[in-house]
Amino acid sequence: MTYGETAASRLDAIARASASAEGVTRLPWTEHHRAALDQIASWMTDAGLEPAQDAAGTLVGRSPNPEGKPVLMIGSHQDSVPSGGAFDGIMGIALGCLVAGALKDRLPALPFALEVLAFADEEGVRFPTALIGPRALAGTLKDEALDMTDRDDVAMRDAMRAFGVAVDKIGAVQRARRDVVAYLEAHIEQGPVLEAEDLPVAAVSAICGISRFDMRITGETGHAGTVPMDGRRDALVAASRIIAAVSDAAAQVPDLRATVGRLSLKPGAVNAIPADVRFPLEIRAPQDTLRETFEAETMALARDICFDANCDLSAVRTYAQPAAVCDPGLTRALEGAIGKADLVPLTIPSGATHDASAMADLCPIAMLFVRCRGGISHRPDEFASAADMDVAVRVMADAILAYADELG
Ligand code: HGY
Ligand code: MN
Ligand code: MN
Repeated sequence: MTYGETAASRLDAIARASASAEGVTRLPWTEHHRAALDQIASWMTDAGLEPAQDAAGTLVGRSPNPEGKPVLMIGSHQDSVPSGGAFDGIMGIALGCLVAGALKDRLPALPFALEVLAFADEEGVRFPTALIGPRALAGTLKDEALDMTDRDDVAMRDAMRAFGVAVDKIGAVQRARRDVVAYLEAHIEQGPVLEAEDLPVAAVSAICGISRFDMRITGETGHAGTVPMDGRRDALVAASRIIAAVSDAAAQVPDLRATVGRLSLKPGAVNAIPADVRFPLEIRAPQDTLRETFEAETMALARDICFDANCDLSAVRTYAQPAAVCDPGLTRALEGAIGKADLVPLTIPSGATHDASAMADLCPIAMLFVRCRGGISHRPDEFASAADMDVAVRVMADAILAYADELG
């Protein structure tokens, strides 16, 4: 079997470690996460790696490293969004294991050892935070993140402990900069560019920054039939005006994205005026200054709309992640390996965030995108072909060898 066919077969099998029949639903610290780790551990041992779970819950596959060399890390995340696809995250782990296997015999001559990382929680679906694994490695994890609770009021710390993670020792997970050469992540593109360019892979120039706000509009409920339209304090009308205005403003700013993915309201009766509306507002941009300027303009707009609607506004920034620029040296090595495969070495920005975003606080990062059909992701019909995954394994292995030469 080719590398790509092996990846396809493994990803097909691990997709069944899911809470949903439709698509893949695999949240961290669940039985499905456990089932996935069992399979990932076998991919690692098959590649000559020694798997072990660190105190942040990351499954780390280490290559033999008798001389205590610094490590080059390859990784991605095992978790998915609800009813998501079979490639987002997990494909990067599968390809990383195949790259490590392809390089097994070359490793003793390289100036670094290899580690493949299966991070537990990148999507931040179960808990209102994410990237626990890479943040623990980089030393940027805030302890209070572990006390965040899921919809069943389970704290992340307790869920990790119940999963068997030595979370009390999470502080010891941090790596010294000198011990990590770089972090490389293969990921489906989750966009339409590679398909449009008819390319199987591309290097990534930078990963967008992201901010999330908990927006809460409060007005006054009342009988839908008796309260006159004039003078109502309808929280849903105000929220709707904010959401539409922010979306229209974002459409005027190239490469900036603003999204509201959820909405809750009270009292929620068909014949009662909504009094309390809550929604998460997410803003992304490839430059942090662009994102921060848009945030300020958005909050001013929301305040004005709420004032006119005689409603109150609460806007709390709950999450922020700066944009991350990919390392020029490792990206050049990827571009060189893509050219060596007789492909146009395209390099594009990432509108999605990744584990690499947080790893950038520890070491140089680089990413390789793999074409996905229709640019579709976070959906059951997300798909990357065995042929494209095969190209990705070969390109990553060649790039790592070229990077090793450059490091000398
Ligand atoms: O939200 C993202 O960009 C990533 O898929 N978690
Ligand atoms: Mn995702
Ligand atoms: Mn992802």
